[in-house]
Amino acid sequence: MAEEKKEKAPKSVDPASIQMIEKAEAEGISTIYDRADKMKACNIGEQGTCCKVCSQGPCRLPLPKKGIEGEDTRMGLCGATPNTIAARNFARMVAAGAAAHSDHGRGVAEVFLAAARGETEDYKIQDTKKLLEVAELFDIPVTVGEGDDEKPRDTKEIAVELGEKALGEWGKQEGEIYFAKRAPKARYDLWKKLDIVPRGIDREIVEIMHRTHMGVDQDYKNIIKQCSRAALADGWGGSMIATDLQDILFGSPVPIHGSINLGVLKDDEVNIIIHGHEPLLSEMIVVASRTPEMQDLAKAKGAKGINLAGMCCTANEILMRHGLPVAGNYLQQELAIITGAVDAMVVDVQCIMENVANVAKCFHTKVITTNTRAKMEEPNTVHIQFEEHHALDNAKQIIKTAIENYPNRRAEVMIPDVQAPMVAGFTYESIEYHLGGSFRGTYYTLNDNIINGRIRGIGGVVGCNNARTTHDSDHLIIVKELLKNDVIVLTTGCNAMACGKAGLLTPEAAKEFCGPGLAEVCETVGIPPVLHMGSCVDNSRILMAASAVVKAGGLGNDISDLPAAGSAPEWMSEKAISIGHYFVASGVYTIFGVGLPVTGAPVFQDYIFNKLEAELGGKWDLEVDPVKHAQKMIAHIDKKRKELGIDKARERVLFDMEARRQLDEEVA
Ligand code: XCC
Repeated sequence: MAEEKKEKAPKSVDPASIQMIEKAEAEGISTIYDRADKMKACNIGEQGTCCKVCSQGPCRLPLPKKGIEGEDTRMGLCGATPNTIAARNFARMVAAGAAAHSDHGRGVAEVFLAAARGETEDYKIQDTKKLLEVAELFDIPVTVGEGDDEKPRDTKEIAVELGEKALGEWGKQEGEIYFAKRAPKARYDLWKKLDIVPRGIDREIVEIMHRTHMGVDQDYKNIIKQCSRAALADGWGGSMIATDLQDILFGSPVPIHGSINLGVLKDDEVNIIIHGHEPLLSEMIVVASRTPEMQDLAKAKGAKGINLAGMCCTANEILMRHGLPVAGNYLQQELAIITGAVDAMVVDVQCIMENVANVAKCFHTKVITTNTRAKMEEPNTVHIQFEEHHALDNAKQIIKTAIENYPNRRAEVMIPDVQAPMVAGFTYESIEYHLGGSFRGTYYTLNDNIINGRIRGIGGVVGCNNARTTHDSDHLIIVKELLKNDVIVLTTGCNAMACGKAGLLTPEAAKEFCGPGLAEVCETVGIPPVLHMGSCVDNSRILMAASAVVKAGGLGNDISDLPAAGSAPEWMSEKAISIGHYFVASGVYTIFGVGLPVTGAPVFQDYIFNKLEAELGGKWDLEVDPVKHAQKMIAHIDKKRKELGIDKARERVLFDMEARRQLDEEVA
């Protein structure tokens, strides 16, 4: 029955995607959408209680249909309880997610160091202001001499020292990661007290793998403690270093216009989709595509030009820094190829569906892998190794491959005429500027508006698409419900793209979607009510924004005091679990949609959903109904407002639609 119901659910709410899904169905091309119909998820894995950490299993411990009556006697061959099994599985997801983000960060740090040392000509440091700020956080002197003789230190020297120290964060065995102290003092002190300040990034990830090996850590609370260390090593370590060094190397984003959806593809230009995560490659492809050599080559092959478009988090990176168009989010990668207009899909790491190679076989599209860590076995894919010392040459070779493929395009090109304008590229620094102006940049304005109740609270809504639920639907229902209730939304990843496609990333969205208080603030300042803060590693920007709000004063001493909540409505990646847990460990109430693989272990679930809050100030939650999901976030925000004693201020500005209409008439 349940399956039958799922089949009837629409596959997407995005009109461009619906057109392409229909085209795929008509042409018999298999996509994730029809596979999700045909293949049911494993119900034991879904509950988190399948153990496969040794070869005596897999031991499967599903929750009895009637639930647990009396003592829970379920155990695996070795005696592992459902709590141990679910906690171990959860921890391994944290480890994989933290590893993915952190390996991305490591790659950036390596290129940063090569650029600082002058070993590569292709990358240059662009944001020296941020270089100096970040250097100080790493205890790197930015001046030389003393007293009257004090003068600025050579920026090259600073950059080399920063690159070395940043890279050292991965292999550090003791002490603590530098950025832990960027958190509000109360938060840092709590981490110290709980002994969860990460020592080094790799160490914490490796320790999860050891502890979850057969027969090691058998206390789910102790396993979660290590999850906290590793997840914090991601959020305040690997991801934050990635974000900061990318900003220094490629320039810090500032709000910029862009456009999004499959309609950004062009039928008379060479379309190259850059898909994946690491901007090291995509930045160079942008540079190479603008050279006369590449432009001329494209024209020689009959195209009007080169059209670069991003997909998944790479899209967010090139959008934020260059305003380049975004073709779509995770569940649109196969669909982009089905337009027949993609001459090359260039991929690096993470979130690349293996089936893109199969879909590409039905068209002329070349799938180009570029990273030693991520190759594809299908013979129709090409590998062009991207190497930082020859970055520009590699990028040109990639573009050339796409251009040469342009004449192979077949007749059946069908690009949906659907795209939306948007503003992206907010950072915790640019929010400060927008709310305070260039001379008095500050978070006080935001805090004031939260205190006086115009803004009810802050929602961080992030994360993936998931083929087990209608594409983009839960993202949009939740975000719109928050806006209606005066909750400002900070977004990253594939949620940001869902919001962009639905027109929520424009200043005009404030009037249409927000409650009166939030609409007033956004219209006064001229910002969208949903602030696009980048890719998944850029969730670190949300941590920094939350810390800045705490530091501005008036809303408590810790992130856990803020009227704020986090959400990943359509998550699917292990990275989302790592992100979720670093938000929880940073004091944020964090709620996921779709499902969480913990429901087969009620005691463990109760620990992370309820008891953990007493320790960390943040906790996990799950709600698959999107309206209830948003309401739970709002209830948490209201609870925090009450604890802060600012709930009364809020009551004074609570308008219903009728009151709002009246107000509009009065103003008119
Ligand atoms: Fe991947 Fe980053 Fe998830 Fe989207 S949100 S599906 S992780 S692209 Ni990052």
